[in-house]
Amino acid sequence: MKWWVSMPKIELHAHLNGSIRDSTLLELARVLGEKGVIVFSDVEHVIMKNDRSLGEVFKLFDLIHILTTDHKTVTRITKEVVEDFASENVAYLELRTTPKKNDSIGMSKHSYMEAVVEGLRAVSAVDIDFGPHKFNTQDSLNSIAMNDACDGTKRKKIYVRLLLSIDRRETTEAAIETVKLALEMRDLGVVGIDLSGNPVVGEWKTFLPALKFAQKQGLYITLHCGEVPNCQEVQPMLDFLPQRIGHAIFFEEEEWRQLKTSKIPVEICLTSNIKTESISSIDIHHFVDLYNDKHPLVLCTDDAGVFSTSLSNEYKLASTAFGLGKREMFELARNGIECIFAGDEVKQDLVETFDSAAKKLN
Ligand code: 6MZ
Repeated sequence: MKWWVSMPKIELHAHLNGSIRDSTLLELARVLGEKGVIVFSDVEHVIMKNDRSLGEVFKLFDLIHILTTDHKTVTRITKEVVEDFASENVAYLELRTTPKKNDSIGMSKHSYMEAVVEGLRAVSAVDIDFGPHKFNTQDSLNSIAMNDACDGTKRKKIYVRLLLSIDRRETTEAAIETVKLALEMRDLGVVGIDLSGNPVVGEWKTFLPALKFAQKQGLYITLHCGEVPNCQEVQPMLDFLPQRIGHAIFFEEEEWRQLKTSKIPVEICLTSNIKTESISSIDIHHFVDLYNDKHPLVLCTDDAGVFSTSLSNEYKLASTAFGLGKREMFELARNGIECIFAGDEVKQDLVETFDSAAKKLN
């Protein structure tokens, strides 16, 4: 197994509906095609298309939401996405999703999220800890002992925490509803709020009341920031002091200075930035500047399904493009522990996971 696959990794920027397997999307499209809801042949090539502009990506999400937004499917994709990340040795995953309301099928934001949590409960290929459901140490020891005895492999385990996304198309009231839901679901593994959606839509001031409320209530916050040029938004977002930001592409000099002084960790999504042409070539990606400055950053997938990537692939890409070796990439992954939205106990366990993997690194 290649080192970028076998090493433990931390994924902090993954949108649920962007991380679905192509095979699942095609299967769902076929079923809706048979029911006459969509025309399968029209949809098939949209799903399989490889390079998309940022605008096309958001059109694709509208299509994906038609395919996935019923409770059973939400549960299925959640289970599959978690198992896919675990299969490439992601030890800790923060999965984000926009709670959706769809009166025609009796879906509320709350029932959507219950379906997501049901998906976490359904994970069977690996041991999962998502807050209420923790690894049972004794069970884990038993399964490790049994597996070791059988074929020398340990059963994998993954931590999963949830972030609720506010979509930039939403109103202030809808955004506040999402924050209230996050607070209600704290016991079910929800740890924070994300602001995402088409960056050319909506205004910062619409979401600020909800985000301030979330901040006051002690939820962690991450913002998509500077994904497109928007000089009115970047600075107020940095002033807000979120715990992390995603992308950070279109920053002016003063904004870079502010980011670096504030030490707000950045979620870096290389393939997403290149495929959407937000960055024209990987050699000029801001990863290099932030990395050289030792700014906290974490490699992430954004939408592993939509951009046909994986977290392992992002590590391989960074290693090749920026000339970083296995050990440097391992350290980069390990430094991600400091950026997670979970407590010291989880961090300590992840440190141990990395320590034990480090011994096998040669
Ligand atoms: C901004 C993005 C995104 O929430 O339905 N999303 N928002 N920038 C991006 N970069 C490409 N990729 C995904 O997952 C899909 C939703 O996540 C947001 C969009 O709002 C998209 O509709 P969920 O699970």
